[in-house]
Amino acid sequence: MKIVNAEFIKSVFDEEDWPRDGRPEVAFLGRSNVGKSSLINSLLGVRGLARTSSTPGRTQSLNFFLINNRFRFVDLPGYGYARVPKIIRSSWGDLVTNYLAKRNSLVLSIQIVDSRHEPTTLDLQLNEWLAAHAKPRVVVATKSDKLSNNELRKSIERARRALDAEQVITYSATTGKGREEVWRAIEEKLSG
Ligand SMILES: Nc1nc2c(ncn2[C@@H]2O[C@H](COP(=O)(O)OP(=O)(O)OP(=O)(O)O)[C@@H](O)[C@H]2O)c(=O)[nH]1
Ligand SMILES: [Mg+2]
Repeated sequence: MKIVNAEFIKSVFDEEDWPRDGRPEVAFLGRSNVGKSSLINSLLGVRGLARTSSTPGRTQSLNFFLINNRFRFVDLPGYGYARVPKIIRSSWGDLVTNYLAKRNSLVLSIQIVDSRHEPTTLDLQLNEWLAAHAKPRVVVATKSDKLSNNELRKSIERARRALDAEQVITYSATTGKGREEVWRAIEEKLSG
């Protein structure tokens, strides 16, 4: 994907403020601090476009980015920070699952996990929810730069099994590893 233009559109708490023009959207999902905003910046090649932080809970609202005037990325708040046992019934759940459930223009959910850790209970709950609602998703294991190749291989196999995923794309926002594969998954959904 050649990025001609990428811009922040708006930060939204209420459903009535969702963009209305029907452009396709790709949502970025995962626990707090996993690297959602960093993944967005890395894919777009624009540092600081999505706000990142070493403190969990940086992204609290739905953040919309317009790319090439054609489609949008949606940076969603992370879960697991407020330690709510059931994500779907939490305030995270209200904001995010309402978006996921209702948004007709959502073409792909990018489910992000930390390649260093076993998927959490909340990762599994999200996974079940996406499957139950037949939402197209791709799993991306990020922060892969923090593992050796051998550790990475084991970790990816573990994530693949836990999340029942055909493919887990390993990523590093630090090196840009995995960028082409993630774009391929996105383009496939945008074109079809
Ligand atoms: N080494 C390394 N660090 C990363 C990578 N991706 C993200 N980080 C770091 O992880 C921290 C969290 O990244 P964010 O992108 O803000 O995470 P987030 O999922 O958007 O977090 P919230 O908005 O709080 O839910 C930051 O300190 C990033 O620099 C990666 O691929 N490699
Ligand atoms: Mg964020």
